[in-house]
Amino acid sequence: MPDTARRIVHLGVGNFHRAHQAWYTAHANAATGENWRVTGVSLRRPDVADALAPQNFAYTLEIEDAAGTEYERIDVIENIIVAAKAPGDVIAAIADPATAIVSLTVSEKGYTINAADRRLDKDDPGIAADLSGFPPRTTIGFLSAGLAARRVAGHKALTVMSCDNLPGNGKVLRAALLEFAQIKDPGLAAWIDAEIAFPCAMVDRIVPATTNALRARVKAATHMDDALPVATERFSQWVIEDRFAGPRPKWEDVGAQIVEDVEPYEIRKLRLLNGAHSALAYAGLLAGKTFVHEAVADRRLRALARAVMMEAAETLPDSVADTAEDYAATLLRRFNNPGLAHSLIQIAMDGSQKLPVRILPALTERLSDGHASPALETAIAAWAAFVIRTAREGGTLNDPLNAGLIAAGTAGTAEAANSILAMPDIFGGFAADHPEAAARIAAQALPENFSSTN
Ligand code: CS2
Repeated sequence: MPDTARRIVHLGVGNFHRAHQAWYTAHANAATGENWRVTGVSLRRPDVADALAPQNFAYTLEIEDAAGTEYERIDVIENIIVAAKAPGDVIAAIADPATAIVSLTVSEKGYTINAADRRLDKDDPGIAADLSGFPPRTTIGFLSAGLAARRVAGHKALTVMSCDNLPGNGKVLRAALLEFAQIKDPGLAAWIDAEIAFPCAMVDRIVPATTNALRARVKAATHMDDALPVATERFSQWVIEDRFAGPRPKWEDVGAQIVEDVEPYEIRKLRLLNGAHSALAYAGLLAGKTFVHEAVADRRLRALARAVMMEAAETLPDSVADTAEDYAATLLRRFNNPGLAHSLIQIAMDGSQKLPVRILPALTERLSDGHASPALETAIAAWAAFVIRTAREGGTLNDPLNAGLIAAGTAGTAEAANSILAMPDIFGGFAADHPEAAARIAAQALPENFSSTN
């Protein structure tokens, strides 16, 4: 590594990171002549490391929209550590003085927080194990151990930046980590509190899973084999809170926005884009669709997506409220991208973690203000119907709460939706606080109600 290199340690080197932050970082290097390198970390699975190691962690990005397709080689990842195999290497990378930023895309469940109160879930088996044992298993456990090593080594000035779809992601991460560290070692918690910056960030780029069809297109276009190329859309947005403890790439020179307050951007994105995505995923799958572009081509599903956006739009902060119409129109254009072949089943995973941040906040705010929200209620009903259909078919949900959801979904027809909506780990006190809305949702939550298309 040249001695001018600065390091980002990134936890969760999936396709999203490789199409978003890694792409911005490669562009910032090219624009500024700096040499930021990424050390990737996969928590458990060796697949990404194994696929990318033979190609020195470089890969091809396919950028796809109606105007055409472009291929770009991204070479910014230096190494990928599989934490389960080499936990000490992850801790050493976080403690290394060349590391200025630790960033994360570990998905909603990677934060091990309770959906209802957004605080550390101390009953999570991984967290319970990490509180008493070593080496760590969870993201929070690794961050705590890495920061403890950094503190002992006397190195400071570190930024820990969440890039996941959670409202107030930096704040939520900071609170969870401080709560964990407080139990482990109050001195560490005080040090983290004083020395580490946790910016919030809104990230946005649609990135499907890699398919063999993509591998074949990349090979045909570049004449190079790539075990793990990534496809994405041309659109990309990254809004980052201006809160860094030390140096960072000049991402703003290549399109990122550095702002004082990310919250309005975050709320708009989660409630309009992700909310509509989840509604399309469940209602679309129940109607026999496979891809997002097929779902938005269906008149009824497109109307549902737009209505979710419009109901959510009325809950937006003043600073972005006027942008909602244009934002929603752009979203429907982005969703209508057949080249991306973004599968609904990919979006449908982890519904128990996604609905509480994408749909529920807008719905409860509107209920408190006395506004009817048929589309937001339908979105939750579609998810419950999807759970019920999966349970009836003897299937499994790709969801950390699969066991409880399938048990609830197998109850008699009338009970199933009610018991799903009463699950406190997902909905908190929603059903008790809003019994009429819960009853309306439960009444709709039958797979048959979603099976017809237009
Ligand atoms: C999607 C997101 O899989 C999902 O749940 O809603 O990954 C979405 O594509 C991105 O947040 C877009 O930025």
